[in-house]
Amino acid sequence: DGSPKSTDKPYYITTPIFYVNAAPHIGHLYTMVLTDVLKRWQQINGNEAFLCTGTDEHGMKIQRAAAKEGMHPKEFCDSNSNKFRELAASADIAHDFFIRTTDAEHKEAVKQFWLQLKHGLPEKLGLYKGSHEGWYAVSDECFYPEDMVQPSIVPQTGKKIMVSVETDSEVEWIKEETWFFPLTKYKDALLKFYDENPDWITPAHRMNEVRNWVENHLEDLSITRPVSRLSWGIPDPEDSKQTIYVWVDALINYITKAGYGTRWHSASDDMGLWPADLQVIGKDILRFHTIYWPALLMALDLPLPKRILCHNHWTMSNRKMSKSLGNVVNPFFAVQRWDVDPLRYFLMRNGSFSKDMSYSNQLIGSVYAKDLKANIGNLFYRIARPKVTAKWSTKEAVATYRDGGFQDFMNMKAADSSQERYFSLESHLKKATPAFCEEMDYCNTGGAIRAVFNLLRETNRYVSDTEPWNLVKNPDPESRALLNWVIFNSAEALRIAGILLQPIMPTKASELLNELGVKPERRTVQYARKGKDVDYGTEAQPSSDKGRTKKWDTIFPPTPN
Ligand code: ME8
Repeated sequence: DGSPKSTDKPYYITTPIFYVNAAPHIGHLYTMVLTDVLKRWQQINGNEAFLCTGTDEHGMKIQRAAAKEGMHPKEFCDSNSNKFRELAASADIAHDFFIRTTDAEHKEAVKQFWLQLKHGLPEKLGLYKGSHEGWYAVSDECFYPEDMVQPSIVPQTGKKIMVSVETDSEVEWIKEETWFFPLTKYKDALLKFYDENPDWITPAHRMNEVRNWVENHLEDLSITRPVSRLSWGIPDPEDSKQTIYVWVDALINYITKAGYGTRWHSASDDMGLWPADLQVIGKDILRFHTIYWPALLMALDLPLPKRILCHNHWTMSNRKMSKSLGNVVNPFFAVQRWDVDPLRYFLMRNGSFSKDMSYSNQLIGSVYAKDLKANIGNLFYRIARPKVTAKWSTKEAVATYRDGGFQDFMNMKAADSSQERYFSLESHLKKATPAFCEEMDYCNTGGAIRAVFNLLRETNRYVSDTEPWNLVKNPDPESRALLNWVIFNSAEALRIAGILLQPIMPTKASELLNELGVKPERRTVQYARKGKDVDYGTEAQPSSDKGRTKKWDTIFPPTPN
């Protein structure tokens, strides 16, 4: 699950590999960021973690897209694959591997996997050759059963076509000699696996869809295309007239980078990072990852990924953002406009596993103003960067706590209910981290963000109620201690929030923690509890410092960037 893991191999998390038929959009960025956040979450829980992303470069869809551009497919792929790599860099994605299915090591892995499927299995479970006809959707790169297609009319031309019921993509009737994977023979094993692992897919309700497909629509899988129709792909090493189906090729990427085909060859070897701890996908490719992929792994007796996380889609004006529809948001422009961390925050805050999400600059603008500027930024400004005239410091406040200087207040709490407001933050400080962790167990970044947001909102309220700017005017030691108590509690809220927000906003969170003087080795989740770190804090900064602009005073300036 998302919390500290139990095995001793490093945590291994993957994104889908993206088609290079067009440039990346916000949907791709979202999957990358979500995966990156979950990797970083493991790391601040003290676990070693590896992230694999990359590009899916073979198949009909790419072959046609390259032809349309008048380019050689490889040249076309090189250029588009680079855009995904650049996107990962621009969004601070800490991937450890970037795989391309045109890589030599991957071709070798596919070849070995293929030969195993063909020759290494008991007769009924291995590949067989046959003639295949059916409805094929190039844009989804898959066949659909007869009962999953329907007639449709192209609005612009009035042309009658057949389309997939699920995706509305045009399908064409295809008849050809191909190799088959006997998927139907894996039906019982799949159903048994789902029964025994009801939480395998997050969110769990997706399991119904998967089970329904397996129970009612399962067919053997045609897993080659005649080379006359598809030449851009990995050939069957024994039959040059057949090209391996792009989805079989693509799914294997996940084990290529774990060392299959180079460092290990079967489950009796040390499988390195495999099995993956978490594979993140969009709902469009659920079936491939929860039916085909486990069946292929079962065929070779390889362990299945431990968990699949399936997210919903970003929409623009209520339609799925997609390259084929052309209603896409350029993620490079979005990063430029909003800055990396605010954009990551928005995507993680509004991303969902149960309903589609709408994307608009107006929404991002309001989240920026409300959450980042008015909540986190405001508290940061009040507590971590007080003007020198305020004459208080987080350093003094933390030291007072460490030296037991607040004992009197602890006692006072019980004695005097008029002092209640000074203690009203306690329960929120206690709640935030467990709430955040619980949401992250379900990979629910939106819920986790709410836990931090609530803490900071309550802290802003606490500061307004306790008025440290008035306490500071009174020179008697009791007021000074009360002031420090308020500053300490508020600093603790900021410190805890800073630790928890690291996976979501790596740069802003570390800026915040640096500013509070939190040591780098004390930024793991175990420190995200009140009083756990009593060795941080900074002096009040003189406001006359040269070079300190307005923007520098807070981490979220009025306009991003
Ligand atoms: O399917 N909202 O590649 P692909 C959210 N190559 N996420 C979206 C999205 C949207 N509107 N659109 C795309 C492929 N995505 C195959 C995968 S894996 C072995 C092979 C994200 O370029 C989401 O993660 O069409 C989706 O599953 C993926 O991009 C599909 O990317």
